[in-house]
Amino acid sequence: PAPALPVTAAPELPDPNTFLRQHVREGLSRPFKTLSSMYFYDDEGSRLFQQIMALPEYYPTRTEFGLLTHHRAAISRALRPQDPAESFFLLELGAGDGLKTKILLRELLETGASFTYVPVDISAAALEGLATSLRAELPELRVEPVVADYADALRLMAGRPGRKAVLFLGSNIGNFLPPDRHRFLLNLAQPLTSDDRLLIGFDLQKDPRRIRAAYDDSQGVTAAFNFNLLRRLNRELGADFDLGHWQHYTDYDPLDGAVRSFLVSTRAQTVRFAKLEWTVEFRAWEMIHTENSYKFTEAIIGELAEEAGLRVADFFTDEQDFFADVLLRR
Ligand code: AVI
Repeated sequence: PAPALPVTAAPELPDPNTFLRQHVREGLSRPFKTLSSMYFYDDEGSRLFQQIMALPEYYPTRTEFGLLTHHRAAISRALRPQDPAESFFLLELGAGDGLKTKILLRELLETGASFTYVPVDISAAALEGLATSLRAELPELRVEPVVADYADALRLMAGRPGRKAVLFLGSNIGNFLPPDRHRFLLNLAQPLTSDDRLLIGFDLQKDPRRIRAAYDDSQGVTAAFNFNLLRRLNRELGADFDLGHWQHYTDYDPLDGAVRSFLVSTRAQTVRFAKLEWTVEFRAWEMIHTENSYKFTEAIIGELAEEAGLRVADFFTDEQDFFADVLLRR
């Protein structure tokens, strides 16, 4: 049987608020203020992201769901060891609600694969929801949820003997800046052996208007998701952001394939962070850059794989070429 994985993050982790405090001080002291989209995902942010995924304008989730459904047999075959008796870990980074993954989980179970599903997410609430739904829908599945960020998940993975198939779906890879993405892929590839598999979801470059609309929906859910970052700073750092004086703004730059999202201060204002004993000045129309969502081409994906010492073994896409789930291996 496969060795057991720990079910919680490493105990020596410092209070996550320490990182948030440092990050906010550093990011809001820059000439162009910035905050990382990593901090979107508290429980409220994860809930809003669930809503985003169901929006008519937000095509990535629906498209990836369709392509996983269509290619489920081939993808599952590519992920699992050939010998059905050989057990493996199916580790998923940023598992969220696992809706798309369930397509693969069902297929693997139906074809007699022997595996343990290890969903990793930074939202404990999202993971609890996932574990509950899996117990009800797939009671025979072995599940070992881990509350951790990507860095801890990578450490966890590196320290695990045994065969692994790693999932990183939903174009989460698009949220890294290029140098961070390179480092992340190197770290992800490093513990993989030639027996292991990696499946990464990439949102592909397409009609720029369609891309931009996905990040500026008509119901304002994406705006609420962006504003939640300010709400979070109000809650956790005692800040006094007045949301009446902020706007959500987003743009797509086809030159580098990046959607960039911002929070815009609609007037000159001072924000106080009570828990940091610190104040920040914003000019009228000054912005906080809060997110990058890169879009890819097949050629770029090939280069990224090569730079990480991996090769593209399979390229699964939908019929409109909107999205790709790419199977990588050593
Ligand atoms: C999680 N990530 C892949 C989403 C994206 O498309 O970049 C986050 C998101 N931000 C706004 N809408 C969705």
